[in-house]
Amino acid sequence: MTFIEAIEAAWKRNNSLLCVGLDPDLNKIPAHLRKNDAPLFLFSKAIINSTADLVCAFKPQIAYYSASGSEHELEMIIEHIHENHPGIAVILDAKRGDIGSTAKMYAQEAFDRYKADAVTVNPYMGTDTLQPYLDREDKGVIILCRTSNPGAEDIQDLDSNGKKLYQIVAEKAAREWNYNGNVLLVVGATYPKELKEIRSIVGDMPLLVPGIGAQGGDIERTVTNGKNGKGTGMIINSSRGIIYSGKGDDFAEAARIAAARLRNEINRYR
Ligand code: OMP
Repeated sequence: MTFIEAIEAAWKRNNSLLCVGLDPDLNKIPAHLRKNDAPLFLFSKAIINSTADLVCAFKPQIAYYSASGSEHELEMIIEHIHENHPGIAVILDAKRGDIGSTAKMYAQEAFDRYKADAVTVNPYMGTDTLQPYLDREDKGVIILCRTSNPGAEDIQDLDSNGKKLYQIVAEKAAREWNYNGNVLLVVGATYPKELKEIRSIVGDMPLLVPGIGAQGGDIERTVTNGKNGKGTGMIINSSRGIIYSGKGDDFAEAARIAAARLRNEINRYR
């Protein structure tokens, strides 16, 4: 099964466009877990087990593991998802981008070392730098298009012959880079106008949409503007808004309640 087939199946099976972002910060996880040898793994595992039937994907952000030399815990987390929750795809958020020979190693890292089903990549360096990912037909290649952060406009909105840079990225993604049908775009929920515009450029292509929850994206406008003709087409991510819902021993149950609430609210507007 390809990444996109797995996502489509999970949208249906779990009736969910929600992706829980696994961004565990050692300073924010419950104190009792910090004493353990693998605190990030234990925290993430508990969140995963309590939310897996409510999501279409999990998205670990690599820096939250590598910053403290905890890559092994990231490997354990991804292995845990594949073994215990088959059919729920893992998006490795690494935002890679480098010359082709180095990109080949990054693709190997994401897909063969970590065994991620998809990876986020930066298109700034051009087509040849995306190719090592695009050639992996069964994997998802999630290309930054119009990001959720306040400074997204600094570069992504620059004019090039009457078009904005992010519009060109969306066009290239739909027409040039998607030769294996494995391309998705990142579009921030904090920019619903741009989301609508990008949806009209790329047809039914799935979009990864972060920015709900801690970054304040509006759920109704996000879903209304970003859904495709089938009422799907989006992997809507929330990280801090879910994983830090509870502070004590009940953190995983609190995450489940928050995830269920968000999934249901998203579904109201589909
Ligand atoms: P929360 O703001 O806590 O929900 O986290 C958002 C997650 O999505 C973080 O892991 C970010 O690195 C990631 N993200 C964005 O916030 N904005 C983007 O434009 C793109 C991403 C991403 O590629 O996932």
